[in-house]
Parts: sequence; structure tokens; C-alpha cells
Amino acid sequence: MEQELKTLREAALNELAKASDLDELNDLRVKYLGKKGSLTSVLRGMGGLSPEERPKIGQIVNDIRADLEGLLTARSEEFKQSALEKRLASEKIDVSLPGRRPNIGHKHPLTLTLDRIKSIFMRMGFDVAEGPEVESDYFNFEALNLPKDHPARDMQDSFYITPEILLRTHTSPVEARVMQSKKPNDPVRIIAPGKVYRCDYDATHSPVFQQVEGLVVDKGIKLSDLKGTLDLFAKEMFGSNVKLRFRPSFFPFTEPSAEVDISCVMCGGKGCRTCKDTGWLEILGSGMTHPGVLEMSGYDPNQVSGFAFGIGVERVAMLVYGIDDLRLFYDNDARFLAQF
Ligand code: 2U9
Repeated sequence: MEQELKTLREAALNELAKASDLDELNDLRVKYLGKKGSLTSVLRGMGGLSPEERPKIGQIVNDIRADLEGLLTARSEEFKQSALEKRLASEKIDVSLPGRRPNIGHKHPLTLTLDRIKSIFMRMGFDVAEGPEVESDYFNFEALNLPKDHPARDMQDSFYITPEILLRTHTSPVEARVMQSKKPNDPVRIIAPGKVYRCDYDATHSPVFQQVEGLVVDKGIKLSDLKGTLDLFAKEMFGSNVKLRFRPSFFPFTEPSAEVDISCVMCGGKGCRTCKDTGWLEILGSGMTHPGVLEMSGYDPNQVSGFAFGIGVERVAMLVYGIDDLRLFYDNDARFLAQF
């Protein structure tokens, strides 16, 4: 057996000396030291040896294993080193060249605008509420006092999934859901930001756009609360010199309703192309929450009252950044987006 081991050792050393790369070294490791390798087979055959011979042979096997392992490691280091040297010799790096600046992304102008709107209302104590974009006819229309013959309910004006389910046309259903989740008459002070969908597409309308709607309901909420809140919002958003104008309007979910204009941010109210020489820019719609809408969500209009408003985020972003075509927000043209 001693002779057999000696031959094995010599064969292994011989092959190791001839190996020319890491793969071959690995094959040799498996061949001699692996689970089914030659040395392991010798160890298995030791059962037939006398008790005096066993430790002697065991010692020889261990010595060979240690020798082979040492040599394998040394040779593989040699191969790795020479591969590295070869690569370094062929690779020419000019460390004096300027580096490549990575393109770091940033927030989309609509997100920047939305963040600012949210921050202004959060500082006034509003909570941010969210809800589904795929909505039921009940929450999108019924609970908001939108009659069956209202134009928004037409298949041509909204995206229907089934006759009873559609892509929400405003974020108002979020406010209705919040009211219905509360104890009747519990105070509400929320904004509902998010995407909404309508069949419309031109320079000032996109089939998907973003809104921030707001709803305040409590005992004794008055029109002056609505005016004060929106006045503060407009001054924070467009500057403290801005003036507000409330024009009577109509929405099914508010009564009375008002459209809100700000003095033109481009010309300060003198009249220019942006304000079509009127000195005013329409920025949002608002009103006192319709008693029927309160009732529908379990609130008692004799105990509490409220106000609501709706802001188009694209419209605000266009005024803040001086953009004249809303489609730019959705084209994903890097030359446009890089400017923010
Ligand atoms: C509940 C009750 C009342 C939300 C309101 C508006 C006025 C409004 C438009 C502005 C521009 C939508 O993005 S836009 O096209 N919105 O004028 N929205 S009051 O009123 C509500 C909402 C929920 C329960």
C-alpha cells in the first residue's frame, strides 16, 4: 500500500506540474482530493490493514493530502497573478481623463407641484387621503349628487370598465369614502390628491390628469372659512401679492359654488397673453358642501356644514413654471424634463 501511495503521489505531482490553467487545477483537486478521489479511495481500503499498519498509512495519506493541497493553492495563486499581470499589461487607463458624470434623476415637475400643494395644506392641518382609481358608479357619481343625465356620466366622457365601474373622473369619491368610514358628523379635514381620467385630449386637457380636492366638514363651517383657506393656499403657492376673485358657479356637489381666479402671475393683473387681457387666471373650483351630499354619507346637514374645493395640478404647474402645453408633462421628453 505504501508503494501504491508513493506512485499516486508522484502521478499527482507530475500532473500538477503540467497543469496550465485554473480549470485543470480544479479537475486535479477533484481527481485526487475529492469525495470520490484517489486518496479517499485509499483511505476506504484501510479496513483490511492490520492495527499496527493503519496509523502509519493514515499518516502518509494525510501528508500527501497536505502536500497536494499546498501545491494546488500555490499554483492557483500563480495562475491568478499571471492572469492579472496579463490584463494589466494590455489595459491602458488614462487616469487624467475627466470622469463620466452619472445622470441623476429628479422629481417630475407635476410631482414637485403636488408636493408643494400637499405641504401647504398639511401645514394648515389637513390629512392626505387616498382611494382607488378604478371606482364604482356609486362613489364617483351617485354619492356626489351627480344626476343620471349629467354629461360626465356619458360613455363618451368617462372611461367605463363595466356600466357600473369606471376610472374615477375626480378624486371626490375619496372624500365620500372617508366620510362614510367615520362616525356620522365627525369632523373631516382632508385633501385627496391623485390621478383622474376623462375622455379629453388637447393642449389644455389630457385623458389622465391630477387633482387635489379638499373637504372640510365640522360644526359651524362657513363660506369665510373656505375663502380664508383658499386665500392662504394661493398666497403660499403663487406669492403673497396675489389677489383672489370668487365668481359664482355651479357644481352638483356644492351649493353655493364659486370658481376662484388669481390675479395674473405673468402681468400682475394689467392684462397679457397668458390671462387673455383679463388680468385674471382661473385656478380652482370650490363651494359649500351640498346638504344632499352630506346626508348621503351619513352626516346631518342641520348639525354640520362643510366646504370643498378642487385644484387641477397641471394647471397650477403650468402657471408656476410658465408652460403653455399640458401634453409636455406626459410626453416624457428628456429635454423638457431636464429643465426642472
Ligand atoms: C365631496 C363633496 C364635495 C369637490 C370640488 C371642485 C369644486 C372643482 C375642479 C377643479 C379643476 C376639478 O381638476 S378640475 O377639473 N373641481 O371645481 N371640486 S368642489 O367637491 C366635493 C368633493 C367631495 C364629498
